[in-house]
Amino acid sequence: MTHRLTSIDTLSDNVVRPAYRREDHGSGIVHIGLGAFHKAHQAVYTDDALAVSGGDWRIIGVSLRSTTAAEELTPQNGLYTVVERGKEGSRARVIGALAGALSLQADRPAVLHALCAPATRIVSLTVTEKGYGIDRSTGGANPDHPAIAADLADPDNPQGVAGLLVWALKARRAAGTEPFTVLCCDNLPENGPLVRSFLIDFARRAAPDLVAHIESEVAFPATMVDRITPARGTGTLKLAEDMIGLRDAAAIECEAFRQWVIEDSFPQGRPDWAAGGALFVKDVRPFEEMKLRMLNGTHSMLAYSGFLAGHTYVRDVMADPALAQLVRRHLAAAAATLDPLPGVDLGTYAEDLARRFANPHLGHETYQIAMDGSEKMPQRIFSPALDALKRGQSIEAFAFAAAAWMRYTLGQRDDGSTYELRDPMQIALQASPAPSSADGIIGHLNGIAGLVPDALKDNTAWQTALAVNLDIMLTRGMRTAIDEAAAS
Ligand code: CS2
Repeated sequence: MTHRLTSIDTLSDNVVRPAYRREDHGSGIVHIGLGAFHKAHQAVYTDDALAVSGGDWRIIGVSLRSTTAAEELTPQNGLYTVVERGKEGSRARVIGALAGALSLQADRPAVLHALCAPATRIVSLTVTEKGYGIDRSTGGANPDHPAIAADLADPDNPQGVAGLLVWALKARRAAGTEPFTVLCCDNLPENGPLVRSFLIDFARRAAPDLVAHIESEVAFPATMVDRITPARGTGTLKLAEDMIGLRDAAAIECEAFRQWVIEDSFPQGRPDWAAGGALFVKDVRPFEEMKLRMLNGTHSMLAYSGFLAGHTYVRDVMADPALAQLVRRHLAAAAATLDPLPGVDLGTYAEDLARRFANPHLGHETYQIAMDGSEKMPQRIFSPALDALKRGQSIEAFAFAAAAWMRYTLGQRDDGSTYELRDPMQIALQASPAPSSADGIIGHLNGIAGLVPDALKDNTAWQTALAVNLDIMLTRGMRTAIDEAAAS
């Protein structure tokens, strides 16, 4: 039987591995949200940084709820394989940046200890948009979010992101330890400032005496993160084993492309992530807007329409000529809402995105991207739609995307078969009884507080375009809606 990956010494010579002695580097980062994306992105950049510039910057990964990542990684001493699936073929690389993998449920004292350790200078986060409990209309904490409610009720026994960070910042201040930098790596608009306002609002309720300390001493750099990383497929582990010659229960696969743009605000220092190609800038916002609107916005459009047209993977959507045409239309419409970004050609960026989506080696499910639409639509579709209206540009692409999402919230395909919505607002989104007309559905979703911006609800052109698209989807089916939109 093949041996398991536990040490880099047992790897055959042709496998790319950490170009540094792992044991020479202490840990300096606690990462919360130890999923495939972190393993494919920030951990890879950190691996490059350690190889080129060294430093005590290895990562202690933490899962808040699940124990799976820790169970997969701990027997492997934190080692795992990233299989990069590019056009020209696949490349396996073993990453050594993880110094440990913990689950809050199973290893609470170790997690709290790591958060308080003076060596921990950065706490980075990938907990998905819904993981924080942010009230997006105020930028504060949403007291109805389960983790926020639990942490407000029992702040000394934190469960969620806000509770843990505030608890740890308080303990550090009491011990005379410098605060860590909070690095949000989720696809949220202006993610650094947003998480800052969220945490300050939470602290106001849970630890008021800490508010001034967070406001003046804690840095929240903004980031734009990018690497398409599908959830692990049935073939991932076998593929990794074939490539490295060892069993690896923690292997992941992703595209070859990666990008990271970071605001350079790290008072306690940081790894040399530029060694891995990260770009440090003063203002991340234009990069973030470009990525959220063009990549993620188009992803959401193609996920809802593609899923309902029967496509399992993004690559299948791109092989459907009418949908590929709608992808191009959406990319162009999103690009038109952006201010010019020096050094970036948006046309080339759009072409590269279409190529990345078409990657035949990635099994990226439309159903995965369709998840959590209520958390994604505001920054991906509604904001650019508002900008398009302001600029007097066509809103058709955004109205089609929003209509496809609304159609998707019904939880039923054109053939009557059903699927689970997988959205934190599921109950509110799915009215009972379900309205059957376009106007009824739009009225219901417009009525959910804080979901659709008022400026869109009040805009007649938007409401009309939305109703026309949704009506075709409802009465003549998603296939016809796609074909007609592509022909228009
Ligand atoms: C996707 C993103 O699932 C989704 O919503 O749009 O995860 C996307 O693949 C990444 O942001 C790419 O960097």
